[in-house]
Amino acid sequence: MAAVSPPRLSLATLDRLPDRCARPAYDVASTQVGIIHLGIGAFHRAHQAVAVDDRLAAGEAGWGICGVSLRSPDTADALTPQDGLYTVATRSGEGERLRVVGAVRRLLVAPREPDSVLAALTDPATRLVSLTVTEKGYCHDPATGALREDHPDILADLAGGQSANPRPPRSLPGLLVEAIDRRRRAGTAPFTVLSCDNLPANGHTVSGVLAAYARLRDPNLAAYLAGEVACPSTMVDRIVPATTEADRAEVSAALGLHDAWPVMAEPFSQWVIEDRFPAGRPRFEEAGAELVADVAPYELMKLRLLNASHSALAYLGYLAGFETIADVVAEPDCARFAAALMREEVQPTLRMPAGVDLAVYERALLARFANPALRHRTWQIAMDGSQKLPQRLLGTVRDRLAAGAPFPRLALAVAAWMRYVTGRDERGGAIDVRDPLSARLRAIADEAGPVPGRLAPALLEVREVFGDDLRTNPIFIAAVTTALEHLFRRGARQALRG
Ligand code: CS2
Repeated sequence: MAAVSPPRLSLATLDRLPDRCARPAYDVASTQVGIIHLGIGAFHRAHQAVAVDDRLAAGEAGWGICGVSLRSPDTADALTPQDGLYTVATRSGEGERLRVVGAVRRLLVAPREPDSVLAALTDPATRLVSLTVTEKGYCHDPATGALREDHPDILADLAGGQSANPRPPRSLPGLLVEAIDRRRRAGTAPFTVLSCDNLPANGHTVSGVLAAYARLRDPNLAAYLAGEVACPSTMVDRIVPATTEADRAEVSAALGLHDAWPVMAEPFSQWVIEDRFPAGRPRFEEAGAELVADVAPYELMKLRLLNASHSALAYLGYLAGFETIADVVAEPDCARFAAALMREEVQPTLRMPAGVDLAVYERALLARFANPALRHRTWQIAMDGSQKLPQRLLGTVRDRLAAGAPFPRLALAVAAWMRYVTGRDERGGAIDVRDPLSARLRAIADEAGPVPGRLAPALLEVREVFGDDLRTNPIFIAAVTTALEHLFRRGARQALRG
């Protein structure tokens, strides 16, 4: 007999959820949208949307989320039939907790319904526009943070705006600047732009690309933007691996209802927000967020400790044949490598406010990486390295160079990225390298061949990653070349042993 599939999770079936699953403690159907979130992926749904859900439950109505996908329709197509509801499965060695979140009230797909997206962005009820569009969504040069005026989407948006039949923008800067301009013309106060991406000074970065784009359109608009639009910075943190088919099946079985796209998360969650919201905000501090005057030290701490060791373990771990981060740090010598990277090479570059104990933070990170229930794949973290390396590894390298201090583990991590982007693993197998620069990186690697003394200097020429300083710094070149030689001679597993 064919298995009967369970009914779909939706407002109509909410009351069928088992007792063990938490659910929205407010009237979801009547919740109004006040936040537009651009880039509605798993991370947003497991992080900011949960805080919003808490505030909606506390009675702060009017802050529901309209989630927009800038590219793929997958999330909207999965969640719209279930009234925006989805499950957050919090997993650790101690078991699993399930919670259905109701904060996402509407879903849109920018390429499919650009006018609805612009209408939502220009609605006076929209007071906050938050973003998780990943590093490459900013259309900026990762090494300098400046808008890439030659980016194909930027060129297309500028041309599209000026043509006789204006085309709706498709880049993040194009879309936001168009919406801000329309609001200005309509006499509607601007929204606050809240970047929740893993970039240093993410508020400053987004305001920089918006200002640069606006200048290309109209100097008055650029001046308005500089004076009126707040872009506070944030540090966001929660490990949220991509949902697998097995996760979908397990969560749906536990619910007794089919959830087409639940999200998996670790128990830990942190959100540090610069408190600068002229258009108002939910009381995020009552949902666990830390509202501070200066986010910069927290951002650096998280990028340079968590994300840097994540990337180092991802490249080295992948090359050594490990599938997940938990598998890597289950090896004592790999865990020791990460601990030493953090303590000896990164920690001396950080200056934290009183009350933050970095040794405690680093120990907690190792415990989080070891979470046996998450299955966070090294391949997933290895994606988009050209966009991630600058803020995760290379800022620290610059500080170490300035201090005349050594950085062998950071150099090894950079070398592992170099070996990874050749597209060939240690056994000669193909690596599926996902990166906006993958074709170029591969061509450079093919031309240089598997010869560290040629490969390292050739890849260091990629200015978007290494800037003009590092690619010509003899100490850096020597450190990375030596590390790459070790990697080719001994293999990643041995290199991790130190
Ligand atoms: C990871 C991050 O995929 C990656 O590059 O390093 O997504 C990481 O899990 C989050 O930043 C944790 O907050």
